[in-house]
Amino acid sequence: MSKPQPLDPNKKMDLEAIMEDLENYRPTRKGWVWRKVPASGVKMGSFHFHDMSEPLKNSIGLPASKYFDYIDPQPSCSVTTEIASGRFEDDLRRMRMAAWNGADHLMVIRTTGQSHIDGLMEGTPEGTGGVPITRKQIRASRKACDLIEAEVGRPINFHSYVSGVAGPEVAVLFAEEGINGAHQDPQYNVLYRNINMYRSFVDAAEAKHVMASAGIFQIDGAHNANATAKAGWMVLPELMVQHGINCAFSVASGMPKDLIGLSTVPPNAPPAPKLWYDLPYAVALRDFFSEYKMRAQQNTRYIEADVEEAVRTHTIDTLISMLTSADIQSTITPDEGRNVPWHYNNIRGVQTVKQTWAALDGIKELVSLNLNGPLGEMTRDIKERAVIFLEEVLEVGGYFAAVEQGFFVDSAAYPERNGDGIARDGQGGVAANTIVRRDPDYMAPVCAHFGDNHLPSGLNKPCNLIDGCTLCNPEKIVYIDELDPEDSAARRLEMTLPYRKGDLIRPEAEWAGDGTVLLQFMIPESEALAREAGLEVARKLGLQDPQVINLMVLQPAEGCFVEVKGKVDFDIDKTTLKIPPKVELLSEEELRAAVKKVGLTVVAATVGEDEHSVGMREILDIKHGGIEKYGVKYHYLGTSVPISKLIDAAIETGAHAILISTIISHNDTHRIQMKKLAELCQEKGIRDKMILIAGGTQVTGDMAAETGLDATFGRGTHGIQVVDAMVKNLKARGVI
Ligand code: Z97
Repeated sequence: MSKPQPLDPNKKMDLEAIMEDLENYRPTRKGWVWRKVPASGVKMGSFHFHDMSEPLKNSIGLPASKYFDYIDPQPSCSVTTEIASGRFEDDLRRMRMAAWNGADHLMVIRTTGQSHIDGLMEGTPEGTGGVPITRKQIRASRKACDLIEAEVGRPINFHSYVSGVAGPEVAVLFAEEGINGAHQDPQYNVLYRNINMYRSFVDAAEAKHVMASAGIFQIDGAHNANATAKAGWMVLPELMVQHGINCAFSVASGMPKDLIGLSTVPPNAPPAPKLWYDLPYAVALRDFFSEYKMRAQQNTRYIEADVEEAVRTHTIDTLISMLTSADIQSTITPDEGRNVPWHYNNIRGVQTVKQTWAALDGIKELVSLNLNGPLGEMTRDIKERAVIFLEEVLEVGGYFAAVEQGFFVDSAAYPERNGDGIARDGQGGVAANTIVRRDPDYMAPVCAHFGDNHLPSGLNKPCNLIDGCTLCNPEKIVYIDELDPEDSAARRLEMTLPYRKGDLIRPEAEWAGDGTVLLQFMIPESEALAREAGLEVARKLGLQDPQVINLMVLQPAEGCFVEVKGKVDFDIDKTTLKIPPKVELLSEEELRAAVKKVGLTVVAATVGEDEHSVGMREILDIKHGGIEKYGVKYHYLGTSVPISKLIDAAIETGAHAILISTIISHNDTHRIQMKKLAELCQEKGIRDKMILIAGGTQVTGDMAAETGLDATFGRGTHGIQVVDAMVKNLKARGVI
């Protein structure tokens, strides 16, 4: 096996190289890995964090991290992102971006209902709303994850789904290929995929046993009842029962408890009084299932298109996870309602958790849940209803009979029933009557096989009989490459080559070269008009296939916020772009130290007959980060000040620099004033001792040389740039 080249943080991932020699690639490790959380906390920058995991080697911090020495604290829980573009080769790049932002659980959604496919798929076909999970796709993804985890310095858990009639085969595939986590719950097959209930449980025993052998962490499917029931917050007792059934069945199938995770979703969302439902549910779960792990998923049930709304709900969800110690925080992209989780929205989801976790670090040391009041009562109520639900299941003859009678996903508050639950026929469903009893002398010479197996006595490993099974001897795995060379990653990569390795640039939301862009604007009209006007704006801007993806009425008559997506069909040639040279500013500490050392003082004024004062004040005053913030002392002489007066003041006060502002530019007044400053200083014999700086709306950085000044600044300048220029000048002259 050739070892792939490590990733270079400043270079795009080489997708063609990842696809090479896959036949011989083997995962570098197997099994789920939790984050390392130092018991004594984590020190980062000026802070001590109480509940954080070890930081990453390479990462991107929250936007505000630049104000905090670029620290990037990482939550103690694992953080999931769900990726689902349909083209796995594009998802690999998204995985890398997500990992850099703190995701270590990468969940690949399967193409629409892969459960409906009764066997394994091969090749790398394009999917809809997800990726067809195949050996080649998994192997390439795990290879990319191996590289990404080395780059960020933290193990990456790669995750998919074990369901459908092919569940056991999928589990074997996952165990062979080093998948680290998977959804597995026979109730999902029964309720949502109408697979025969008996067959589902037989398959689940085999699948769970195999998953356990490869250390694959399991998540159940109870949360699907939240998402499916008319009122998700009503089904809480049932959810407890579903979790219980899957946990008990998993343990009975040979799964250790620390590999079993409950999939929990805070069931309610604002404007409902969320906490009164979500908190007792979370507490009840932790009480009943204290030996198991909790995978808390963010609630998207009620989110349609507004990213801000999603982020607000998700922030509250993360608070609940922190108060009730979730082990994994699953983030759903904030635009899930649109069903298009784009690259940057995966990152936003991860950031929501990271930001909330850092802000509320160690919350349980500061705040405790009051179980003596209504919270305790509500928690007890959910548990009691769950127990009665389970008792009723037993009364009617057990789980299978209860499903036949429509006990599950009923929208009423148990013990009431609305009769709208999902009922299944025990003798019906996909793959009914396909269970075959094993012969009394049944023998299979493979490892990790569930149930009766009559192996010869004294055999310490079943597959010794056949020189190793595929789980023990990967050389026996039959690797099937593409079945359809047209519908393949290789063909798609050929098409996107110019955008990944060539000189062309096109904006992208989910696929290389997709050209998708988003516009946000306000239309001061009613909803109906705003929608059409929004589309027209996009068309006039040249966007193809425009669609309104979000519309929020601000006031019925005054107007609406509109978001439109569309596509551009042009490319930008990299070689035609002129990148202005980047001025590397000295660090704030270095600037402060230098200013202090010389006691840096300046005189400043707006010059000529110019009454503008705001720009100069912003550069001087501490309020918006002016030079005062860095310790510079200034003498502000006001507006319409003659140049000569400024120079006299500079000499009198022993200033190091003169700062002039000149806004008026007709007849080239600004240039004249700037030149005059340089000339007069020359005449007075102080030019070599004085730093001369000018700024103004029509002033540009390259005017310094032309006017004889040391530095010139235009629009958008901040105090730090001016201080940086002064300190660099003092250094160049050997003053510091
Ligand atoms: C989550 N946002 O993270 P198919 N088995 C179980 C499932 O819950 C699912 C599948 C299989 C969600 C992910 C919903 N869950 C999406 C227990 C899907 C997938 O390939 O779509 O038929 O099955 O839980």
